Amino acid sequence: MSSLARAIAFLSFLPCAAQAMGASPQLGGPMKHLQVTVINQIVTVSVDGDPNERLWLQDYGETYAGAASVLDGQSYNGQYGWLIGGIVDIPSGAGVFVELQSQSEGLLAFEQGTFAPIFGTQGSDVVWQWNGFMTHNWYAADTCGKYEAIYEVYVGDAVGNRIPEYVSDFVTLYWQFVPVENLGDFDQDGDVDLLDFAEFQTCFTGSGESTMASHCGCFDFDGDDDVDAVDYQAIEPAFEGE
Ligand SMILES: [Ca+2]
Ligand SMILES: [Ca+2]
Ligand SMILES: [Ca+2]
Repeated sequence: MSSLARAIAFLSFLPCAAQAMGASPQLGGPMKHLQVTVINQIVTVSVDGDPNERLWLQDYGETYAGAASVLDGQSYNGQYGWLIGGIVDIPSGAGVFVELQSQSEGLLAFEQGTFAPIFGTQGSDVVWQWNGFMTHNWYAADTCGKYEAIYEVYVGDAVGNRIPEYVSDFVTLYWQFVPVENLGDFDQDGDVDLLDFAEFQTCFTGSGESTMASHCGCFDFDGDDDVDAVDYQAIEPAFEGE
């Protein structure tokens, strides 16, 4: 082998080595910012675009290096990002804190950068201090369905105690996870069979109905908060293949 050929062989080996070390997690779509202001002692959180939009939790089938490996085997999303949206007028030594109020069962949250569990994940504190830099935390789940989390955003002192003169704000974040690898495989056992179809029928709401159970999000393929004929068209080929 000439030295040039050897060099090319070496170069073409590099991407494989990088792959073995693990890929970087993907946000899953365009950034969607949670813009925070504190003006006249009032906290306001404003969500970019449609505040009711559901973001897709996706499993890319990748393995991640180091601390990011918490996302291995999970469907996840990192599009939501905390961002200063204008004036943040707080006393010196004070901070902006985010407290989990409630969330769907099975939703996991990890901090950007450290991948430390946050918001109650794995027994972590339900309060997380935001440092004011743009922060895209990771959200993950291993079961299909609809997910949401409600947070209170408040101004606290150096140790996180609320400063009562400041009015807090609340924000709800939304996600959804459908089994795209195996469309319609509700019970995620690797096939699409009559058991899955029975569940689809139970979940069928008709067009425009948004009161479906959280697990029925598994069948809401177009993400419009119903399970209707449009969703059936997506799942039909899978059932016919049985
Ligand atoms: Ca199945
Ligand atoms: Ca619909
Ligand atoms: Ca739908």
